[in-house]
Amino acid sequence: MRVLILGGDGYLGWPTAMRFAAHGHEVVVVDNYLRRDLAKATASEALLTTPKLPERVKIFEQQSGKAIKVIIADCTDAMALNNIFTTAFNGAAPETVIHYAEQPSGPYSMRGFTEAQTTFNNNLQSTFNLIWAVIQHAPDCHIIKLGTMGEYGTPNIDIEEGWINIEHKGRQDKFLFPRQAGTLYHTTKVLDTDLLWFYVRTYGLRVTDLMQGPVYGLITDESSNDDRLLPNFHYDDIFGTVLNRFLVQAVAGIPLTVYGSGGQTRGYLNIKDTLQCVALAATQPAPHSSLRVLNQFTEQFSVNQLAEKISRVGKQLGLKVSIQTIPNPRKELETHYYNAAHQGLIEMGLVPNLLTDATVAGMLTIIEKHKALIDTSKIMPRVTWR
Ligand code: USQ
Repeated sequence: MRVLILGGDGYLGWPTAMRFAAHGHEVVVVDNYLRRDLAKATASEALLTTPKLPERVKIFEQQSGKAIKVIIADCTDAMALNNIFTTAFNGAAPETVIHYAEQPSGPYSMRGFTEAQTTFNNNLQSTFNLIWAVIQHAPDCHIIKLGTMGEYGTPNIDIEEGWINIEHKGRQDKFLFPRQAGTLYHTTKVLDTDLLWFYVRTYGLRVTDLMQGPVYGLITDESSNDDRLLPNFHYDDIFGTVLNRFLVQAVAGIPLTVYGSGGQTRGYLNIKDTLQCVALAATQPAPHSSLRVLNQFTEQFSVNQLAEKISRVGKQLGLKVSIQTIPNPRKELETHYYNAAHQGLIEMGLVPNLLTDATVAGMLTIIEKHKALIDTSKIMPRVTWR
């Protein structure tokens, strides 16, 4: 398959690129290093300084014998993206495009006007340009879009996979499941979904929207032998996801930062399962004129459950782990109902890597190797939702 990966330098984009290349697909990655720049500007650099794309690709090629083509370009530049669609694969159209090219942090989007504007412009413009590049140059191309479970928020009813049947005054119809996000970042994902749905209805695009929960982990099959191939692993308050943060905090001997009462429940998944899910979506594409929505997570946990798990396993490894409740910098429900469907990917063949004690211990052990790099000034929340 000819696979175009937008945002190929990111936490998920880079491992995805290696996976598709390792499996024999023709892979082109596009990135403009926005996340690296924003991380630097907010003093939120990743734990390991990862090489930039051309060097990563060289290392990967030496080890695997597989090539990945790199294009440094900004997806908010429509002309640049159109050009990529017509030239990246020597004149052939991409068959699958995986769209990760978005500002991915809720806290960053809530930091102030400039950050909100960057998030809004980048995320909406890149999705809009992608849609038009597909319409004009690759109408058969399957768009795989990374959405987020956060689009749904925490409603007091079961969350379905994308769609809901509504009966109203004796009549019935099917609609996108109601969405009510808790950050501007998550709201841009809601708007992305609406944009895609509009163009699916009017231009017959084929789209899979993967509603992903918070991801954890570092190692994927392709990076297990060389730290230089690891993804950008963030543990700071802005780009780090909660479980990755707790793992680093446990290793550094910093009390685990539970925001508020810790009852916030989300659906989580291992980074290995992100790769499985994206591959399943690519090899079983959505048909034309369809927006297929899949909820991409494997297990639900509250923040307290995560903290307790990491504390228990950390102590077994001899770490001094404690849990600290700190005032919640976010506006979110801390006690709520949460039950989200996630059958679609299982039915397509996903075999989950669950958060076992051995998995937690394995991640703690890798982070311990890099303990000296942990910068404790990046741990406490620096952004509030006010
Ligand atoms: N939390 C803590 N302590 C911390 C960090 C977070 O209690 O030190 C809590 C948050 O308040 C929240 C939950 O943990 O209730 C999850 O927070 P998060 O930072 O791991 O996740 P979130 O901001 O929602 O965003 C992350 C990714 C985003 C992705 C999303 C999936 O950054 O790109 O879309 O997870 S989801 O959460 O399902 O929307």
